This record gives sequence, C-alpha cells and structure tokens, in this order.
Amino acid sequence: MYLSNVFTTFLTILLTSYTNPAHAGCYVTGDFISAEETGIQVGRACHGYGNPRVAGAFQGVFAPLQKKSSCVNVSGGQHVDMEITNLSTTTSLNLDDDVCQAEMMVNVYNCNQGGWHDAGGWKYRVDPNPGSC
Ligand SMILES: *[C@@H]1O[C@H](CO)[C@@H](O)[C@H](O)[C@H]1NC(C)=O
Ligand SMILES: CC(=O)N[C@H]1CO[C@H](CO)[C@@H](O)[C@@H]1O
Repeated sequence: MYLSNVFTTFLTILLTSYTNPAHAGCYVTGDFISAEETGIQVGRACHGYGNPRVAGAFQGVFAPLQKKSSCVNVSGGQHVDMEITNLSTTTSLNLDDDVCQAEMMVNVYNCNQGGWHDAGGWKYRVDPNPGSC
C-alpha cells in the first residue's frame, strides 16, 4: 500500500516533469543522499518523535504560502536540508503526517542527489549538502 502509493506518485512526477519541469526535478550536482538516514529524519520531522512526544518540524498548521524548513546532520560530514511549502495563497492547513513522509521520500527514491516536486498544493524539497547544519 505504502510502496504502491509512493510508486504511483513517482510515476506522476515523471509524467509531470515532462509537461512542467519547474514543478519537479532532481539535483544533478552536489552530495549523494543516504535514503536510510534521510528516511529516519523525514519520519521524525513528519510524525514527531520521542517520549514524551516532541512535534516534528513539519507538523502543525501551515499558513498560506508558509515554508517550513528543517536541517539535520547525517553521517559522513553531511547535512540534509528539508523544506515543505503550502502553495495555497489563501488557506491555512495541517499537512497529513503520512502524506508528508510519502511525498518527501519521493524526492529521495526518485533522485540520487535530492530533488523537489509539487503535489496536491504542496511543494516538497530534500537537498543533501556538505558540512553540518
Ligand atoms: C549539526 O552539527 C553542528 C556541528 O556539530 C552542530 O553545531 C549543530 O547544532 C547540529 N545541528 C543539528 C540540527 O543537529
Ligand atoms: C494544496 C494544499 O493542500 N495546500 C493547502 C495549503 O493549505 C490550505 C489550507 O490548509 C489548503 O486548502 C491547501 O489545500
């Protein structure tokens, strides 16, 4: 179910990128991404973590056009910049935690060096970079 959703989204992005390249893409320079480590960090940012629970960077309400960012250190002297933007100019909303995770990971599975795409009125970006946050 989860995998098939991700795969469907992946196909959608491939198709979308032909018709509107600005709305999806992969970085072709810079650091390569660790899917495993990035997956753990995306999970924390989308779902929260710990006990007692600490809210993740992408939880809670997004105002119209609000962009939330999170920088995480990963191994190998690298950090990953993660960003989600609500593209609505008029409405505030709460991004579903599972949608958050699935869409962010599309940028990881689809792109060796990170990438971005728009889906359902949101923009998702994952970008691995050298050095720490
Ligand atoms: C990342 O690592 C740097 C250097 O150790 C540290 O100063 C910074 O607080 C870390 N940032 C995060 C978000 O963990
Ligand atoms: C498309 C989308 O989900 N963006 C959302 C931004 O927030 C507003 C309100 O939360 C939603 O209506 C938009 O759908």
